[in-house]
Amino acid sequence: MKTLWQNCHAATMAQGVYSIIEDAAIVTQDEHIHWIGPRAQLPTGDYPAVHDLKGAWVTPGLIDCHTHTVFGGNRSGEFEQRLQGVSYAEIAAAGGGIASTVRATRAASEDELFTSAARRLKSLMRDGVTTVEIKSGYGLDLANERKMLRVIRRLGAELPVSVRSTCLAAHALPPEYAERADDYIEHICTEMLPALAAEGLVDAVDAFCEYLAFSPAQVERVFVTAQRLGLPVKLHAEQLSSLHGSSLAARYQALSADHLEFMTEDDAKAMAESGTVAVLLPGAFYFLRETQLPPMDALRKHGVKIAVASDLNPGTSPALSLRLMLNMACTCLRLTPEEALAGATIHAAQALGMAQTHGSLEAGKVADFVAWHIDRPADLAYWLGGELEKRVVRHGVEID
Ligand code: DI6
Ligand code: FE
Repeated sequence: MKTLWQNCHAATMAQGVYSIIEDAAIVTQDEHIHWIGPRAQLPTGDYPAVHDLKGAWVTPGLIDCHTHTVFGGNRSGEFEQRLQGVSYAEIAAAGGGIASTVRATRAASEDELFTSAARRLKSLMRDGVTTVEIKSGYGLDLANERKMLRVIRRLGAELPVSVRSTCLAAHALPPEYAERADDYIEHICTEMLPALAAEGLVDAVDAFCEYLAFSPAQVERVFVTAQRLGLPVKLHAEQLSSLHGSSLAARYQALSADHLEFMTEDDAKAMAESGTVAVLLPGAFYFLRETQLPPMDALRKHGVKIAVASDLNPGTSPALSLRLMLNMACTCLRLTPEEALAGATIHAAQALGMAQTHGSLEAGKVADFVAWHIDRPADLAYWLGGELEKRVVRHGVEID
């Protein structure tokens, strides 16, 4: 059935720019966009359902392409301790930090993880998010990574949002493998990834390349395994130091390299050549009070596509609003509002390997869009959180 949506303006985000259509009309057929253009050029025909969008601005549904939404417990207690003067090292020595989230995640049941993650995911969805990527990485053994990935799949099945699952078993060293990082990587490559992939739980494979996590050589072994399993790769790279993980990611045609504060111009060139998206995570930049900016000029000069995501996680970015991240991308990282919006739509889709079907308003793509009651598209990066009046359409159907 065809449905007409009209009395609106559209920022289609085709080619990564606003590509504005004033007084637009959108025709959806089932779950796809059948036609979009100026209302004056609307093909004549029978439209059994017509929606008056009352002058709203329509954008693609927002896409949060890097989150760790599923985890047990939270670390607001550590946040409080740190602000009372306890150092990060002292907290870690007392078993805090990422290790505490691993313990809480292992202790939680699938239902408990689902309930807490669904609450956070609904918060992201209140910002018009229609697609989200969620990583494992707090289980760090086969049973607990499987548990997280099953919760991720269940979130996509039970909530009106498209969910991509990423296996981040190479996130941190589990306590069972203390001082034996190479053995853990071997376990990931020979046991965990093959089993989880065979169960259909994995859409992509990620790793944390950092001096306090895994070396480029260890990451490369994970990438080789992913490639053998036919899975695309992504990488947490250059967040705290420059190990050229982003160049390594580019060599493996990674969908994205994420964080990137310490990347070099050569890394940017390599990413541009391989079409690897630069995912910027302003929430972590802000929460860690980072001062090293990702090299925006080099990224722009070499034409690297830039995405913006929440990195929603309990340790470094407890961010429940993607629109707030758009603002922070502008205020902290100096993106323009147009770049920021491209970063949460078409470039985020590319970072998930979904740009053929998602991320812009174009005929043939999936009909995921938001009709915002705002004055101009820049409003999406301007307001600091809060809730904007809007209507959200996913797969051609309005959701509330
Ligand atoms: N980079 C980060 O900042 C987080 N993970 C990652 O790969 C930290 C996650 C945590 O502290 O729980
Ligand atoms: Fe992350």
